[in-house]
Amino acid sequence: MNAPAEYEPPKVWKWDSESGGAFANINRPIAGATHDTELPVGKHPLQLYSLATPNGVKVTVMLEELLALGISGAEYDAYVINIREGEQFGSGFVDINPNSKIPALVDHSTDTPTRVFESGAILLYLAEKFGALMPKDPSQRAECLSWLFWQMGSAPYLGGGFGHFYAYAPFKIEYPINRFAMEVKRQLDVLDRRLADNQFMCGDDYTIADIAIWPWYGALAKNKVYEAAEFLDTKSYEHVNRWTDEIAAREPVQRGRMVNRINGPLEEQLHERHDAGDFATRTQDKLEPAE
Ligand SMILES: N[C@@H](CCC(=O)N[C@@H](CS)C(=O)NCC(=O)O)C(=O)O
Repeated sequence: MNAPAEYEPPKVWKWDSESGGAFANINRPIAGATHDTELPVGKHPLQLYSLATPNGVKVTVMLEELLALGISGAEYDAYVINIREGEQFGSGFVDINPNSKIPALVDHSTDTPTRVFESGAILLYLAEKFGALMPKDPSQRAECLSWLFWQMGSAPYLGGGFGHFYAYAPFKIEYPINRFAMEVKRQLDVLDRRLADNQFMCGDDYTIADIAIWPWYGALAKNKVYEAAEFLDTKSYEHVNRWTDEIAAREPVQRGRMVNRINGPLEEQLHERHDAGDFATRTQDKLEPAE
């Protein structure tokens, strides 16, 4: 293994230089708002402030799945929070997510508006509110929540660990790439073994566990994040690929993937969503070019 240049950490870390790499301009060691903003509020009870990253896609897929089940209370307005522009640090957004990360949801149908942040909490909130996409039997519910929380605990190793050092760091360092590639391949094997005997993560039914896991591990398998499919040999995870394709074919999933997307092919983008009709009436010239 190649040793990187020696670095002696100081006694006390100080924020005195940019870390380098993608997203360095938005990384900061302090919480709180950097500027005043007011969030827009549309006509529906549910207001979503997000972006079509894997964490954001979880929620838009969930809402589109609920609507496809005929649950009209899940109608929502979705607004873009452009994290590359630092919009997550605007005071209006920080009020609904003190952690300054998308996605965040506000439910105006409650006596006073209910804010929900953390994608896993949002999926659970919506599943409980509408009694859908989560098993009711206590044992099956426990299995579903176990996989939901597995995703919440595992994805930071995939994104913040592997993805950061493989795709975003200013230079490639063998040690962290090795360490996190090993962990991510182990995670893919966990999923592959589970999906060998189960159609979906919790058995025969599609649930919030699939909705949480698919945008990360399905995207990884199909080379849609970090361009790492060949490096990680994702095609060898046969059952993950079967499950990924099956979920990708669902119409609500295809709609959910488009909402709040501001990059990639224009035909896959719907910047703001206020109505089911927005998917049909969307025209390319309404959309701004990808950043
Ligand atoms: N655990 C959080 C993670 C959310 C998260 O990391 N969001 C990213 C985009 S995928 C973000 O907003 N990053 C902006 C930043 O770090 O400043 C969740 O699942 O909601």
